[in-house]
Amino acid sequence: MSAPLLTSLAEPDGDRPDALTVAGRSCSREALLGAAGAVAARIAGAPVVAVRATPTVETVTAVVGALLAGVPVVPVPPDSGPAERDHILRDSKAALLLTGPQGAEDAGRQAPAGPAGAPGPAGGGGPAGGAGPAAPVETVPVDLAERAAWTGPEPDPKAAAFILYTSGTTGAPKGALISRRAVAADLDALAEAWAWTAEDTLVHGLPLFHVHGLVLGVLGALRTGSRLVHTGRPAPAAYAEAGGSLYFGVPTVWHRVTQDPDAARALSSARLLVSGSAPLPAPVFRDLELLTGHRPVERYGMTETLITLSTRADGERRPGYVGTPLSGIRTRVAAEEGAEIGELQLTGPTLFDGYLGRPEATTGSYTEDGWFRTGDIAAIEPDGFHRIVGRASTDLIKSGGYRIGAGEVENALLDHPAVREAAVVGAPHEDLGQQIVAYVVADGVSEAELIDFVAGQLSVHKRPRTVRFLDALPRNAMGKPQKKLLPPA
Ligand code: MCA
Ligand code: AMP
Repeated sequence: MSAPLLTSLAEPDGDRPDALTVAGRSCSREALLGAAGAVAARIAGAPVVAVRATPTVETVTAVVGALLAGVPVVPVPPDSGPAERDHILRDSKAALLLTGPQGAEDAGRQAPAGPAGAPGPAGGGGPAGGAGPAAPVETVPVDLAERAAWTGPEPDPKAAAFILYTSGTTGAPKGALISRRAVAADLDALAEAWAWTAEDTLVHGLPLFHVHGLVLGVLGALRTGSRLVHTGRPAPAAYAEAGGSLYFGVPTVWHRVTQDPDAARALSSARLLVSGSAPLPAPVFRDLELLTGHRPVERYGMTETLITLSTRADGERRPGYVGTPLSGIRTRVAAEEGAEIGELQLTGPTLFDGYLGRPEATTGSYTEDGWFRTGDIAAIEPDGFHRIVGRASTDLIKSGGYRIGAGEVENALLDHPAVREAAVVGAPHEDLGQQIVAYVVADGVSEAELIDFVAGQLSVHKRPRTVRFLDALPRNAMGKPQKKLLPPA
């Protein structure tokens, strides 16, 4: 039989009543295992299960239950609007949606009711894949008081642990298939790089529907055996109060920590501060060092590859650099003759198993000789340190650490009856890294209405922060919009 993915649950030695705390509610590993066992018993045999990924103990229980039963998990952002949510449920063919205590009350909003609940015509915010009408989705509330001993075998390490929906440059998000063995390989490599052990208390407040908050931030704790304090939101004061040894944040969170010097100083008792999901600006690195005494560890990854590069607990941490490959990862930079920078390409045991139902997109993400094309432009120094210089496509935006496809936001805007044309870009932003700016040709609609419209159709973080109204989009002779010719945001 294969080794368990969530090692610390199989050997709950030294259990404590607050092994897991999420947004102020705590439980022991034993309680988590019991409640997750009850979830596993209810969903065993399902091909896939969606989880409404609120920052709650119920979400962790739902995910652990599905992993025990070997049912792949599709996390659904809790604030996603109908266009995004219906696409995720339809594309993944999830027929069950595990939810927290408010599940019943949300069921009408969360579960598409069938063809009548389907989003508008293709080309709008709806699915790019042309999948048929939505099937009914059964909402299954997670009850922490329910307990069952799960005795099923450890699932095949090659099986999918997650289907994570992630944005491309155009169209609706694609489901990246992440295997159990990829998760295990990544967490073990990170534990080694960061000297992450059961002695640690991990603190973060990141969303539970992406690799950072869910795979590293929850499964990492359950594999290494470290205590986990999830602060609900990644607020500096909550980080300060949690008294952890290991902290995770996206650069926006670390920027906010440096703007709150009291909170920052409280982190000086930690062992390691880790930044990832977007470039950590050098001034934030330096302010963190000044205020906390720690040079942050920076690591790099993608949904499709998990985390692949990092500086180390026992190594140099250099502003602007994401360190060296994790154990088992090989990298190369595909640079033009004589150039030092080029596309970063990778191989290794943490890579995904393709995009669900999109073989062409999967093939297109690899080179002919089998290396994964990250789409990030990088340089490798002679000492092996990697520097991420930017992205090959400007149509993938990173805002607050979230990856957002310009095309998905443009399609959502075009679904508004008043919008005739739309072009979306990422503009530099001190706090968010990039902010989403929309340029539209539209009549009789306000900026606030369009922002709320996108927030209502997609996830709130995909809303434009600014909308500029134009008479026409700049286009080339072929009629293609020329984003480089748009006026400054
Ligand atoms: C504002 N709000 C609205 C609207 N405007 N709600 C509805 N309609 C509107 N028009 C509300 C929001 O719901 C929210 O409410 C509140 O305003 C604040 O929202 P927002 O302004 O969007 O938040 P923010 O302060 O800008 O968020 C910054 C953040 C967030 C907290 C840093 O961006 C974040 O959590 N980022 C983490 C992203 C991440 O984990 N990425 C990992 C993927 P309320 O406050 O009530 O909720 S990358 C990955 O996984 C790879 C592998 C890697 O490398 O890690
Ligand atoms: P996602 O798939 O949402 O996890 O986003 C992955 C992308 O985030 C990568 O392709 C990079 O563009 C970006 N990214 C993640 N970590 C870093 C980092 N430390 N520095 C620069 N970019 C990063």
